[in-house]
Amino acid sequence: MTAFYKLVDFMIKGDERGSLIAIEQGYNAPFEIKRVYYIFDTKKGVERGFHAHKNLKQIAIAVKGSCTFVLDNGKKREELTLNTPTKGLLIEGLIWREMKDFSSDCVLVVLASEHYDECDYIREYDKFLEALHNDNSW
Ligand code: T46
Repeated sequence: MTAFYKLVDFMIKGDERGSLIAIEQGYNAPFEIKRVYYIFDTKKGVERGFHAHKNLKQIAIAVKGSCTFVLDNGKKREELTLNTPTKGLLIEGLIWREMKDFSSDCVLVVLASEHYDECDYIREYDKFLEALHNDNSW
């Protein structure tokens, strides 16, 4: 089975002063970026997420520290640790996501294709499976 998420490599514009990464819509971000949010100061042992999105596309980048994503497409669950600002996790389509094991210094930046809309969230796993079923029965 092909991966149901993508890791995007960001090119470092490095010089003697250090490193810089630029993320540009249509170049290394395959959607219009309408929103940026970041998660930081996450308390020890906290788990976040536990939802899927109906339409949203996102790229998550651990610009500092690390955290682990659990990704689930209804058939398969995979864990992926983000621990570098040079890679972004691209999630699109109906994917259940959970996040855990945040390091105390973790800053997780997320680029999103849409403005915040609670109606786009599926926050119950059963409803997620139902949405997948309806999606596949077209
Ligand atoms: C996702 C994962 C990776 C807003 O007001 N605006 C926003 O743009 C966002 C993202 C959240 N909020 C509010 C809604 C809640 O009252 O902030 C609070 C925390 O949001 P939530 O519990 O949804 O956070 P996470 O960490 O469980 O999930 C977030 C994103 O919501 C979600 O889209 O894919 O990060």
